[in-house]
Amino acid sequence: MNHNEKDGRRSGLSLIIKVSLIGGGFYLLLFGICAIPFSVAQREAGHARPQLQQHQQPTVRPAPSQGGQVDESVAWQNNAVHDGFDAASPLVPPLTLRWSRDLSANGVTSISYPLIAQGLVLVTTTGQANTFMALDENTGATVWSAAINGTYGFVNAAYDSGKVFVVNFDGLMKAFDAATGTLLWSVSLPGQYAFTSPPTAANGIVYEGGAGIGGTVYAVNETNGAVLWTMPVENGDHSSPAVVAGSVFVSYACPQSYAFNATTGQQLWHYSSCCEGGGGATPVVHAGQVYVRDDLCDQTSGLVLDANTGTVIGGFNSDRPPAFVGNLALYFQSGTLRGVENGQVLWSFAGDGQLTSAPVIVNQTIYIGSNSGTLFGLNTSGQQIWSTQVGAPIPAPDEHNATLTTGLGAGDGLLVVPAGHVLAAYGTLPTLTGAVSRKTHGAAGTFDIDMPLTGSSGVECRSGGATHDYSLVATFAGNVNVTGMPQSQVISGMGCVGTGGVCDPNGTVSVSGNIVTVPLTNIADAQVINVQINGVNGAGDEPAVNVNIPMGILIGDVNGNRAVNASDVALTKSQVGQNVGAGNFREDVNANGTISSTDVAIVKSDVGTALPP
Ligand SMILES: [Ca+2]
Ligand SMILES: [Ca+2]
Repeated sequence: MNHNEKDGRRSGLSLIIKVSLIGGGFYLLLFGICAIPFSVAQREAGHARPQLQQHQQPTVRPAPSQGGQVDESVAWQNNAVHDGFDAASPLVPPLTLRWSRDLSANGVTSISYPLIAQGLVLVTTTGQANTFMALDENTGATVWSAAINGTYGFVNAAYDSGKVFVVNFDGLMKAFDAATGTLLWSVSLPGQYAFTSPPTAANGIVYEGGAGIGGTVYAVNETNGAVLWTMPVENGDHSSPAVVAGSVFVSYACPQSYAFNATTGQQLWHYSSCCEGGGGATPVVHAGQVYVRDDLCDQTSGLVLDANTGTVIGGFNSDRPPAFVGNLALYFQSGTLRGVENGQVLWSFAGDGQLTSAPVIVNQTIYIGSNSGTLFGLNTSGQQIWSTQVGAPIPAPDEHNATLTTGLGAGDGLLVVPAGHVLAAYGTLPTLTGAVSRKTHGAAGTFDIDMPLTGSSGVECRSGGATHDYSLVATFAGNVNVTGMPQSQVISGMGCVGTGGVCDPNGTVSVSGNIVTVPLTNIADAQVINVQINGVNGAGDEPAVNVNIPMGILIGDVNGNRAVNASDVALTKSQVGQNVGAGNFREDVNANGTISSTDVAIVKSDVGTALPP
């Protein structure tokens, strides 16, 4: 069932601020027009509630700091502080599509923000079928799935330490073993009946907000589902708790914002605004400050609060949770992303005019999606450095209605993008980081000659024996497979892949982790060849690339200046009888482990040869 069709009641939450004169003072009451009955009920009940707790003195504790430095996505906006920043990712654009799942055949219309950890991408879906799915991050294949039950048929999810936690609208929280999908426990959160808040899990505790009669923040033991503490709040909708440095921060409409001791639930502060009511937006904690939105009482749509005291420091305008990289704040308002530092707007980016998603920062690149289906990558100066078409509109996160929350996520070297019924994962192609020509010099050891990938080629000055054999060793940034046929080939120059004078039509290489070794034979002297490794990828189902490695061969050019002359003869003579080591192995031209008159004779015989510049 489509929840929007079956429930027009919460199709949009229009807010009216009404001024009432009660007891000689002005109070702003919030009412939702066309909002769901629970919101009305909670507001009516909330209005009748006793006074809020007095502000409590904050306890001294470490200043909140940035989220974890693990390349994982564990909550909405990637981490438990919701700052959208994955500093631990190695990703650098251009990104390449690793896999894409079109779930429309399964009746899926919306896909949540991804959790990415331990080789899995975990998402919840809604549409005709409502499912919590764990996908293989290398292939996108479903590893396990669980049906979603409950009112409106959606859940939001969080990850911590091998477990995933989901909460449905009715407050049924479940924990699954992330690897297997085994249900570990479930608990009905008591006292409320409307749960729209994406949970946050950290340090053994799952945090969740619930609404209904007023609002409640819950802390649940990740191990057994026991409710550790609850605290009353105004009013518990939508906003995902932010957790850092022993504190949990929540913020609801107006805003009504709170900090609690994460372990005990003790209220540390409460910022009370001019109104209260249904709704709320996820707070972001960055550099000791809490960024809260849904401000209906000030000139800006957001406030910056001191994380230790709840004191107002300033304001900001952002329709989405702000994201942060270092001192740069990313605010998204009215379709434009702005980079702000020290209150100054440094740049703005409107993309194709249809930007929608909350921004995330992966490594040092900002990603934001568009309703056109375009995913943009920007540098921290706001310049577009990459874009791709995901294949379906990238939706805005819905922080107002009873539905799943969507957004981008980064982890395990991937950027995962939910776009309507499409889930796409982007990574980088295998990167060749270097290559060497390797020979073993008898008992003296193995020595490498660098083969630069750009600029002038390296110069292999050692002879290849009777069949002119060499060994080219390529190093990649990560583990690779070589899937091409032939696996490798000499695409220019005289020689072939093979050994002992026998060319191998399959171009067989040996692969060990991130190292690929290409055996070469019949390699003529005094030339630069080009060796190509075909079909290199990070996993069997990923896009592959061919890589090319230039290799210069000039036997006897012991000083590597691309010509063999008297200088090379003199240099070799000077090393005769010396132990072969890293400083003189080039003079062991026949690579037998000693430098002798034989090597001098080889160099002499090659005088007059040269490589092209
Ligand atoms: Ca030379
Ligand atoms: Ca020698």
